[in-house]
Amino acid sequence: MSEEAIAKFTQSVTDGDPRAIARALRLVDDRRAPYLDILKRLHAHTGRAYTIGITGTPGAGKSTLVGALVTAIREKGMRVAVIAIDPTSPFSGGAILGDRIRMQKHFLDEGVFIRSVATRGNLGGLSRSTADIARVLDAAGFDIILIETVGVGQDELEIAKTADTTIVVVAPGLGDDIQAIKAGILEIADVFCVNKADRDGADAAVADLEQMIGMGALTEAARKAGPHGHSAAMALLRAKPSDEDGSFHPKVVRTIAREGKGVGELLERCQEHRAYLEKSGLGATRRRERLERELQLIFREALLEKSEERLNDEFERAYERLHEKSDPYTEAQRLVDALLDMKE
Ligand SMILES: Nc1nc2c(ncn2[C@@H]2O[C@H](COP(=O)(O)OP(=O)(O)OP(=O)(O)O)[C@@H](O)[C@H]2O)c(=O)[nH]1
Ligand SMILES: [Mg+2]
Repeated sequence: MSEEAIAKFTQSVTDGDPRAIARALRLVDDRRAPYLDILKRLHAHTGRAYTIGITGTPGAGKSTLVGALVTAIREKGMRVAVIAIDPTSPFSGGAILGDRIRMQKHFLDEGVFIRSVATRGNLGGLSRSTADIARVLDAAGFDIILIETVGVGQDELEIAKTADTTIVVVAPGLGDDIQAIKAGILEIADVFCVNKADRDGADAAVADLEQMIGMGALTEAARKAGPHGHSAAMALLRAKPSDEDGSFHPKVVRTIAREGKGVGELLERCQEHRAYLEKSGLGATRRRERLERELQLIFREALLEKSEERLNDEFERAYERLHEKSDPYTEAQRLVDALLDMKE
């Protein structure tokens, strides 16, 4: 593609042309030229979209909820894009297919864009391609980007960092699940959603989460007060999960995603968090951290690519030495030294 063609193409993307967006995403997915030039040009058009991550236990109703959120967002007249991070292997596309069918009613709507990403490859790769896809969709003018992932493991933590606001979804009757995910849950949740509120046990799930949020607030207050008994104890006594002290405490929202119930309130809670991000300056800090992390990832990838190319022969020799009498530690160090000694 000529410089001019690239400029014209990125213009179509920022104009919101669905075919251009799809093509840009394919190029970015495959890391195929001129994807870097496209991303460079699109960067200047980003920073307007509001990104919401939706994660939680398997089967809690995340995809159904995403569908309901899409409807609610469209009713407000905003454009919305969905990135579904699919945990299944490429060999069993069942889950993607299911979600596609569920989302079908939005297929003919130009204000909605849906994209699945397979979780093949490594962690850095996944969060980087998610970030790239989100960037394209942001530049394409979508007001809200929803990112669905499963679980609250390391992957989700990484992806949560890509989102401005993260919703953690649980369903009633999953008491043990909540226990199991507790460790990581407070760290990433900005809003909690107890879905399937039409089922028994919703109250217990809400109470459980609220208690957990309360405990988190207490621990936080004690930490702020420092190790000295009296003030820490006072802080513990006084602390309540309120927003008065300037920190943010996640709220718990009940939904029945299948009927779209509670979804409006869920969106409102997200908007509250968004307002908090802006007012506290945390949003700006997170955006900077996000960009810095992206630079690191892009640098690593570019470095690896370049150096493997250049060290091709060196690698062959290193393999030979390795099988004769050397060890991988020595050889890796040698390769690094050889790379740093190379002239342009
Ligand atoms: N009773 C009830 N069922 C629901 C509700 N929301 C979703 N479901 C059902 O729960 C099942 C799982 O829903 P999904 O939306 O696929 O859940 P998910 O969390 O995306 O699942 P994975 O992506 O496989 O982890 C489906 O059969 C839904 O119809 C709800 O509010 N109430
Ligand atoms: Mg799903």
